[in-house]
Amino acid sequence: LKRVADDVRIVQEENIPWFPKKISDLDKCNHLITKYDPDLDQDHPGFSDPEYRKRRGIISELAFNYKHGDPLLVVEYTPEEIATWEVYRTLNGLYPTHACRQFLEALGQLESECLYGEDKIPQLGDVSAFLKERTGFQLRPVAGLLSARDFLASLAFRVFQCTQYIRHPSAPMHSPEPDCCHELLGHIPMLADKEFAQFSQIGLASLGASDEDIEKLSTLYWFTVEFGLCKQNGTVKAYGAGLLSSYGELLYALSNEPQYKPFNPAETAVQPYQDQSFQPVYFVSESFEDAKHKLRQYSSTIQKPFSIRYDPYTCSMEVLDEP
Ligand code: NLE
Ligand code: FE2
Repeated sequence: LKRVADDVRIVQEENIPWFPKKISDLDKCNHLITKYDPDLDQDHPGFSDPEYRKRRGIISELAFNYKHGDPLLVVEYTPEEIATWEVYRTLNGLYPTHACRQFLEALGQLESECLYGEDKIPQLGDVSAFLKERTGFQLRPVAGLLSARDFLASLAFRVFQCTQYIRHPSAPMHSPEPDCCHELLGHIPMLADKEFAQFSQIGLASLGASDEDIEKLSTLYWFTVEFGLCKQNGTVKAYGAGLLSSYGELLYALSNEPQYKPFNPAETAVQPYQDQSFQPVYFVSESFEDAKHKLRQYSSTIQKPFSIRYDPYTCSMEVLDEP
């Protein structure tokens, strides 16, 4: 009891926010942001569809009760849900010209291993096993949009929190909140790339960081992992998941309409953003590698009274120089 009390006192004195130290601590990283929940957000395309809300509620409830080590549950998707997965076919028509090389390579592998196809929604368990072999990333189900602190913390363990319900059929080309189309089409192929997986560095930087730094890191995450563009062979390509899962925004981002700025973490981290609809501005990096290096450099400037290293053998954080 005394030990616990001492720990609490130290943490309070130093004002270090709690963070997960071992992978099972991620069970406590489940704080949802409900602003886009169809039960509460009147603008959600499913708001006035009680059947959609009920279905989504069931799938979210399963995710909410998930504990580290549980098997990833198979969701039997309905014919209507599988029809929404048509977005895959539509997007596939754009990928060769709009998506970055790394994305296309991984998607090709997912297809040749028969994990991805137009007629079925991929299951998280299969996809998680695929990622684990390539980059060590694994999936855990999440009930909805997660707080930035919890989401970033999971990345530090190479765990990606993944929604399992699907967007409303009335708005397949853009969703304001994550759904399985967004995760499976936007994030998964990128997470299969070794270099991109190293973006999870941003997660390590977030552990125990101040609210202010979390805000900056999540803005950086937003303009890179979600909405990032990069140059490849002289043309601009998309690598951000929010673009790669939205037909409407993928077209728009690579048109002449939006503003482009060069990716520069110090500036990008304070760029105001909105998540209601398309972004007015995108950040373009010189190359994919360049984005990664700059992000890493920025992460290392975040001041914390301790340093931290992930031990992949025990799946836990080694905290050094703790006060
Ligand atoms: N706008 C994206 C989509 O339609 O797939 C989702 C973004 C989630 C941050
Ligand atoms: Fe996302």
